[in-house]
Amino acid sequence: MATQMHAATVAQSQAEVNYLNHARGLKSWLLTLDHKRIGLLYLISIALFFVVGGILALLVRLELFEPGQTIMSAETYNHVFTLHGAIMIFLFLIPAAPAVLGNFALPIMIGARDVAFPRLNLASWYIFWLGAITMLVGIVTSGLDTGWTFYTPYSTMTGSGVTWVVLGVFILGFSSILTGLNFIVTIHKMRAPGMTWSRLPLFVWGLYATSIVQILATPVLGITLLLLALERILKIGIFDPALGGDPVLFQHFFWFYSHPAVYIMILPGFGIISELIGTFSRKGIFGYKFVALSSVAIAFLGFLVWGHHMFVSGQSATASTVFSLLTFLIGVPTGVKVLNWVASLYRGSIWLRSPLLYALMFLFVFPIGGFTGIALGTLGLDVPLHDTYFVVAHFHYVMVGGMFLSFLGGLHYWWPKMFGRLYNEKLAQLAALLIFVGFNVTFFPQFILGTQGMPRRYFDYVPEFTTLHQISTVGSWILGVGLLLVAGYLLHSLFKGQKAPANPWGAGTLEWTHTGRIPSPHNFDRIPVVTRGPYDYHLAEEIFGNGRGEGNGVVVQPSGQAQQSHSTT
Ligand code: HEM
Ligand SMILES: [Cu+2]
Repeated sequence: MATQMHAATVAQSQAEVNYLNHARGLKSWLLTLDHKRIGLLYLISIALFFVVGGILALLVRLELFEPGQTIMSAETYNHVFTLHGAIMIFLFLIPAAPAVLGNFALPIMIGARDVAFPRLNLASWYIFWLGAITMLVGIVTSGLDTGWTFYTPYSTMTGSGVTWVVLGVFILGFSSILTGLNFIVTIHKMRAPGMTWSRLPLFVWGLYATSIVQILATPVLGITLLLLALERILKIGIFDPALGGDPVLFQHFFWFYSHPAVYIMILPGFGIISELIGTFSRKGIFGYKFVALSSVAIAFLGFLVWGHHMFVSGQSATASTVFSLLTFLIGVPTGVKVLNWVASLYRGSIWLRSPLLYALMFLFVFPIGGFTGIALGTLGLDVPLHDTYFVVAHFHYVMVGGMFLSFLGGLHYWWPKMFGRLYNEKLAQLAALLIFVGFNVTFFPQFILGTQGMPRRYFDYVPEFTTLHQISTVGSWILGVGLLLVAGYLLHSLFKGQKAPANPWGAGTLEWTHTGRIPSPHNFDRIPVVTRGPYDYHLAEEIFGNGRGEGNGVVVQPSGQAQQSHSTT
């Protein structure tokens, strides 16, 4: 289309048709079947929910700044922390990596023109919103005060909006299942010629393992929540002991999904970290097969450990012992991954850019979350620590330190491919530092608070805990400032950022080597034939010579410093 000519950039190919500009107007977005556009629709959606969840988190921390009532009543506090948790988990963390980054990158990474079922993909996004709105209806009309776990029998009795919210989560489950299904079929059926399983990028392996969990575990949550809703409406007596039901049964059902769900949240993150370390250390991933298969092993083991959430629920000692033992096993494939990442960095030609910075931060904080998880998996430790701030610190180290940091790393990594523009690297590094400091200042004191006996989900506390709570609250402000900065320079880059070359990082996977600055609507003119693994950097000329955009794959540094020398290590 010769309609848009940018006089200023004559050298750049004008009228370049890409997935962002080939069709215009809101309708073309709302009806799009393009996996990349759907990824962006998800990005906007989850960013919105993240802001809401984040503000609620700041309010929780503000209330805890001092003992006694600070800014809200105890009842309001119950609602606020519940909403924070429910929004962050169901509307942000679970969809974040697969639905945003996976949708955007997966088909291109395997050399496909789209996912297997593009219409289903768009439908998943609408189902996501239908579920979100249903949840929000319940929240706005009657609030939610059960905690994100909806434990019975309280959740069967409370007058808050449980019924609506669990129906919303039920609907969200379909979105998650359909995305997983779409990805599995895509990976099985749509790989380009030569893209063997042992040449799959590790992010794709991570998404594959995630999808298996999504398909197998999510229905259990769906049915559990449906039963909970029926319990509330029809009093059928499944979970409510007053009606002959069993509240511990609810916990079994709930965690049978929700422990695997924590791997839905982290496995794609593992995949992202592999891409970042592969690209920015220029050495490929040490032990590719182990890293790939450990994702599948984790997905499988993740189904066997749910009972570690219930050590103090009254389940049998035998059950607890077995679950404790199985929990330790999860540490093995997880440790394999971490060791392989570190080994990949060793003697690599490290290029310290913001995406790698996030990966390094991940390597520091995720093991803290993992080791404390193993500690909690130990019966003798979990009994005193259960439902204290130690648990809060543990899961924030894995979910924020693990998943959220890898999501930010991935977002910074693929940003130039999504929008064809660079962001300010200096500001990105500053923000990463602020986030790292803010994160640790917020959550590390919570480990100490937990060992000292500060229970979680409490609105008030004894004065001895004040200092640690205040440190934690100040940390949340630093974290908030860091995130505002990220939002600031990313938005700025959308409009004013320098144009990115087709392969600004000199990466080896297809989305960088075989698409233009911004991918075209169907990704490739011709489906590429894959002849090497994703991290074979010694085949440098192939990597740097085959791009199709005006950058032609060469690493052009916008500021003039040529980066080509870097690629030949
Ligand atoms: C080495 C791996 C891990 C182990 C051994 C582990 C172990 C545990 C244990 C034993 C608990 C129960 C503590 C209690 O309530 O008393 C727990 C809680 C939790 N873990 Fe992990 N964990 C691991 C990784 C993860 C990951 C990767 C995530 C998320 C991305 C995660 C998220 C959570 C959450 C959300 C809770 C608290 C649930 C709640 O009661 O609200 N964990 N973990
Ligand atoms: Cu668990």
